[in-house]
Amino acid sequence: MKIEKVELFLCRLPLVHFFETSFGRSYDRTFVLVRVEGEGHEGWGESVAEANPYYSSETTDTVWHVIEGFLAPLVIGQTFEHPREVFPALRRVRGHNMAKAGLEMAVWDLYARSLGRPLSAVLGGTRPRISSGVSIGIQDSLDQLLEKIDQELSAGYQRIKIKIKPGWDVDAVERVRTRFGKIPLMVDANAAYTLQDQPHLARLDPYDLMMIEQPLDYDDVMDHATLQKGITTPICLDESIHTVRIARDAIEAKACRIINIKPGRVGGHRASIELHDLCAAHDIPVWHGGMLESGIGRAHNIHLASLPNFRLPGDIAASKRYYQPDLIEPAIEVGADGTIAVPQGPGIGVNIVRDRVNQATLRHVTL
Ligand code: NPG
Repeated sequence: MKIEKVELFLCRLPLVHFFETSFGRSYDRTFVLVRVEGEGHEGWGESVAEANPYYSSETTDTVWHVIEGFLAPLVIGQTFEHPREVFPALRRVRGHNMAKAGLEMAVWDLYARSLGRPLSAVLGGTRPRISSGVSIGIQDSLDQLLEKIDQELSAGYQRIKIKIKPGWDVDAVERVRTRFGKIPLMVDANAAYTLQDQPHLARLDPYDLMMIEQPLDYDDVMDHATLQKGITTPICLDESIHTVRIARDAIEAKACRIINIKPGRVGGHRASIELHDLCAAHDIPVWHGGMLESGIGRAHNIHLASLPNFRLPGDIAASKRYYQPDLIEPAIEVGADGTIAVPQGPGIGVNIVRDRVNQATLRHVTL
């Protein structure tokens, strides 16, 4: 499969509801879409970098710069037998996994479309439907948080994740447990604590949480290992797991009992499959994270989450929670049982509505 053309679109879409984490509040989402062409087919990818460097050091500007200047020249005019060859071909560029993932995932879509097969089949997926959970940001009040959870449980979602930060943690969990009882519940700190907070974080232990996600710093593995020894709530790592090698170290150090896989964070589908297999070999369950993707990134995530070790519900929810309308047709929907069907058409299996992409586009380049 020869890659003939790469296009980049810098897009911005308003969010249906604001989303607040320990980094701050967002009302819209800016992201880079990647379109590749080769041998009469197209493929689409979405880079999960944000306009700011708060979750990750990459931003939409660095993604643009790195794909345009360094990654696209490594693939344009090249022939790949299989998309698993793309990530190694980008090795000369260090880091920049979100840029690499946007491009690499577009090539997986192109390849699956060229075979006329759903992406999940090419990735090794085994499930026809995936389990869906929701991530609920920090709200203006605990009453509003409870109201949101009530809505999401009624919509059928299989687990609730709430964002926490110092001042919005134990009390929030206490209120949620009191109101909703033993629902599948987890918390995500986005690195808002330090090891000094261990006694405070141990106060979450009696609440039987599924896990606490990324309590400590984004590049820290060893402090998580120390913390995990001192608390009973399982730690799940997100930001810390940039590469399969770091995951191996974290598992070895017992820094986590669960891992969140986001293809954007690790460099795309190939690295995600390796990470998935590594975790399976160590009996570490994984789940699929979310980064407020448009339907294009969301569809990729659904296909990847159909692999067998995605044993826990992920942060992949219905399009209408994020964007109305989404960039794709049909929009991603969640059934009353809290599952999402893996699209069965070729590639990511959803139609990209070009008018909506064009409307959302702030900048475009063809390479
Ligand atoms: O439903 O897509 C979603 C959001 C899930 O909480 C979620 N994502 O820390 O994982 C995270 C958080 C996030 C969103 C991080 C956007 C960075 C950007």
